[in-house]
Amino acid sequence: MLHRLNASRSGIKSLIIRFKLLQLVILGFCFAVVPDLTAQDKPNVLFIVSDDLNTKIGPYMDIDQHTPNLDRLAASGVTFSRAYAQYPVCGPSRASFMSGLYPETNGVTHNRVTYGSYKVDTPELADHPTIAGFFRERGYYTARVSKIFHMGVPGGIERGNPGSDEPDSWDYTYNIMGPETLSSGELELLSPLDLHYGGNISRMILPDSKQYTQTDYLAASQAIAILENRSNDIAEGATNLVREKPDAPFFLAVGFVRPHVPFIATESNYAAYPKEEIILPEVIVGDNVPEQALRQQNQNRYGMSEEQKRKAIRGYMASVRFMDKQVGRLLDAVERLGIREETIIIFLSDHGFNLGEHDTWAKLSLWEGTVRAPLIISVPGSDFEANHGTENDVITEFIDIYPTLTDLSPFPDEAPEILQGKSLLGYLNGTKSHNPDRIAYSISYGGDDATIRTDRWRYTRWGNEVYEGNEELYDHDNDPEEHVNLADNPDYQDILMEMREKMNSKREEVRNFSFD
Ligand SMILES: [Ca+2]
Repeated sequence: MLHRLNASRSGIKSLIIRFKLLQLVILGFCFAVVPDLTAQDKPNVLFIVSDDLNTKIGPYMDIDQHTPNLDRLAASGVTFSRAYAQYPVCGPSRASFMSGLYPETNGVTHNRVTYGSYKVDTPELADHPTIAGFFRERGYYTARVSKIFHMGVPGGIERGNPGSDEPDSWDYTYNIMGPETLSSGELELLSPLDLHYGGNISRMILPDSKQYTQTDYLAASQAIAILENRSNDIAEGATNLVREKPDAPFFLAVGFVRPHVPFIATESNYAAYPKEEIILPEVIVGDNVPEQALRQQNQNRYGMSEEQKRKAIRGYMASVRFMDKQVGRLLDAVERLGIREETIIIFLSDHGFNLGEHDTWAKLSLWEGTVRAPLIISVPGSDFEANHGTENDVITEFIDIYPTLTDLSPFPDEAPEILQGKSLLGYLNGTKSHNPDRIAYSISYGGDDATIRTDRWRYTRWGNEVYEGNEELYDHDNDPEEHVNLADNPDYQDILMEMREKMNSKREEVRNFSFD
């Protein structure tokens, strides 16, 4: 009896051992597919993208209380003062930084709406994840609110269209049906020569009581609901009770559409900038600027009077202030929910925006005002705190964001090999000093028109080949406003040759890139 019991016990024991082994195999399999993402060292990512925001803001200029919330973010991160978009237009710039690839490599060299983005334009990249997709594939919960890839603003976003979104990136998406020009105020057209819906310069001043109707206010509210959901701090009776991937950290991308035209903001944001105090940039155009560079000139494109220019700048500034407040609401929520210490926050704009420099307006140009844009990266933790509140002037490209985030992720060795940017991790934790050899490459008007920014020089060429009068060369040590084109100056021919060579080799690299 005892023997039989023992035999039976030993049978049960062996069954239990076999079951445990099976469990281990299953668990092992699970671990291989979905990593354990509950540990503290798996930070959340809050990725905030503004639209058409130039660097005339607090962290870049000494403008008191202009963007108090971006100032606050900058105080807990590194502000990259010379960060460049790869294309000064929404669609291609966004597809570029989300894929970590230059526009000529990923095929998005246009501003058309293509649902699926570069994965559709370049089928060889169908399996290449966006930066959000990279985190999603490794178990993160990923969500997008409003415009991250290209969306028509206005003209698209009012309908809640997903635009050129790349759907594999996200567990959850939310398109804001922003009222834009349908907002209940009076729209004033400021650019009599440009009536294009989405391109014309116009403004609207709304009562403060209407702020809740606005695209960016609604986007921040939705993003806060997601932050609450991920932090298990859900209001009683709320509808965001279901929590997918309950233990996973998050990658939350939030797009704000201001200060993109139309300049719609509430009156308290306008009140900060009395019209008579608006300073118009002096209209300075160099003698030998190629005519292709001047397509965005006021008299060619917009036809604004001085009064209309003042109103445009005031509307832009008010829109910046309104957007900054929405950034503040996100920062408040992250702090209130107690997740600041485990959340990396990135803020950027898709590209800059001229407000009269070189007599040009808006985007597309290839001067500093359009290709340079804000980039602030805030990483909590003792490795990074020493550099919080600092500015770094190393030349950076927006395609550097992807490898920076993979380096900061729990999976630094898994970054896709085809990424074309370089990680900024060393500039965030202070292990790297200035590197004068970095360059930024940006294109416009489809790709043949391009510019290279080095530590000291900007070289721009309008067209694939060099011909008489299609080049620009600026010395940023002596001419930071880019007013003196040195391309024809005999004293600078060596530099010109060097810059041509740099551009040619960059073009060769990005246009003939091998995906293998
Ligand atoms: Ca834009």
